[in-house]
Amino acid sequence: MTKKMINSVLLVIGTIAFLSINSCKQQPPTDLSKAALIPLPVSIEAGGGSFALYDQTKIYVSSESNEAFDVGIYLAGLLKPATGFGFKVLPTNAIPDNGNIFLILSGSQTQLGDEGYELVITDEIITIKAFKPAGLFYGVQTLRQLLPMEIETKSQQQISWHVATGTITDYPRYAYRGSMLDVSRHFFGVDDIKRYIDLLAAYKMNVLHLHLSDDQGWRIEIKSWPKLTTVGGSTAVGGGKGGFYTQEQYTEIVNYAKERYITIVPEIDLPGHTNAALASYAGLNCDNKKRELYTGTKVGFSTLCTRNENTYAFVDSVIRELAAITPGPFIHIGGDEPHSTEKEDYIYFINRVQDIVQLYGKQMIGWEEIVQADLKTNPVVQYWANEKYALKAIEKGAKLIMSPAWKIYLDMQYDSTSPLGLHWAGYIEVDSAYLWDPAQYVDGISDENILGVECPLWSETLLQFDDIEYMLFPRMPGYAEIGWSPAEKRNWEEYKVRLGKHSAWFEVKKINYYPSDKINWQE
Ligand code: IFG
Repeated sequence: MTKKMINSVLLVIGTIAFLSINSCKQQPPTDLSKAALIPLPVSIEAGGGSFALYDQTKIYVSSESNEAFDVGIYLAGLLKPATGFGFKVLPTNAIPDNGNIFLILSGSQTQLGDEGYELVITDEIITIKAFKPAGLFYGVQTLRQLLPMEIETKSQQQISWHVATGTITDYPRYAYRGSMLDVSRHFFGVDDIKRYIDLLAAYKMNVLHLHLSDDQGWRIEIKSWPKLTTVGGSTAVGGGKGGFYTQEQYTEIVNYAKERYITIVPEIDLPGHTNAALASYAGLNCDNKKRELYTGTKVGFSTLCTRNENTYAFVDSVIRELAAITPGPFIHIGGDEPHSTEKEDYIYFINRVQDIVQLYGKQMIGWEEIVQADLKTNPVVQYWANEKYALKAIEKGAKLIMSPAWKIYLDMQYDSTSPLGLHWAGYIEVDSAYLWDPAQYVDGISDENILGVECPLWSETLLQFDDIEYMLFPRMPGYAEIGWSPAEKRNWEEYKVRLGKHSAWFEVKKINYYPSDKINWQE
């Protein structure tokens, strides 16, 4: 064999090796039931084949509704950076050619409800069918998780973009699937809130409750009471820089959330947790003396002056201005830990506040303590610590948001070594965060009493967005599954394998997650 012949044989062997390595790495997925989807869909039927997006793939939308078309544009925005493909979005009344994506809004799909969808992938076309645009949006989130994780990168990747074929029919268990972020103890700016919204939307969560006021900071501009932010918003826990949202910035957050089918629920915590307001205006205090700004972490020491008419002029202005910039149906008025308010004064106050919220066309939400008042305006009660209050709420015909601190308070440490968080309600590792069901948690409370679930993240110990991500991940995806998936389909042993595969998504999104040793994280 001449040297030349040996070289050409080596070249052929090398090429075959290269192609086989690449092809096995790029083996297109063909078993849809093996996809690591979170939240777990209602039903998955594998088709056994695979479909590939390619540079000519277009997104067709069959509906006059701009909202449906906007979901097409949102999908294109998700897919373009990593693929480098054009993904033209086009209206259509006909079935598109092969190789395309087809979004169909259909008034006949009522069985899918307001947020359900049917995702059908054949080796010719991807179709997402829904009754309402939100369903199209959630079908897109599922499609996103079926693609290679590299789809989340912002730079073009030279890989093939296959998804397995099959049919997914899906819809949520609860209508209210939320998270709360406390922006009062420590303030987080608009860009942080937008990232929080993106992370929630990817797991089909549909509510962000912003805890906008507390003892340490007032975080939303109220034009008729400017000192609430110029004074009350000027600091934070630990005495650091405070901050607040102008009404324009709040509107920017609301609009960003709306495009991702997330409702903003603003909370103004009353009559307790009000030191920031009491430090801004002397007239809100019964002794007419302004309080000092507070930068500690105690709770229960503050109260508005509940028998003073000026207090109700204040509440009226705040609720009026907030309702005017809040398109969602709810205003949360807090009501928690009124340890410095006499019980009859608290009841009197809550009764008057709920009339004000109704006056401005919103439905009131309050922490569980509000059940002591007359719930005549059909408020929603958020259960967090005392099941007696939760049972009283359903006795009074109110719906519950389930936020039992022992299971779902995201500011609880994972374990005694966690560098962030508190542990007054115990430690919450990723397994115990998943191993419970809202309809089984309190005797006497079943799904008919429950509007949904919400994972609150209090920020006494959180300084930056990395800290938020550390507490959110990996527990929040599990809460999203509790809020969305059928209870009877949930199983920790099966879920933890799916969750382990999401570390690739966390990594590519550069999420600062806690690598719990309860999970076998995929490399
Ligand atoms: N309870 C207080 C919060 C916060 C929390 C921290 C509620 C409803 C303890 N109220 O939870 O302000 O301090 O875990």
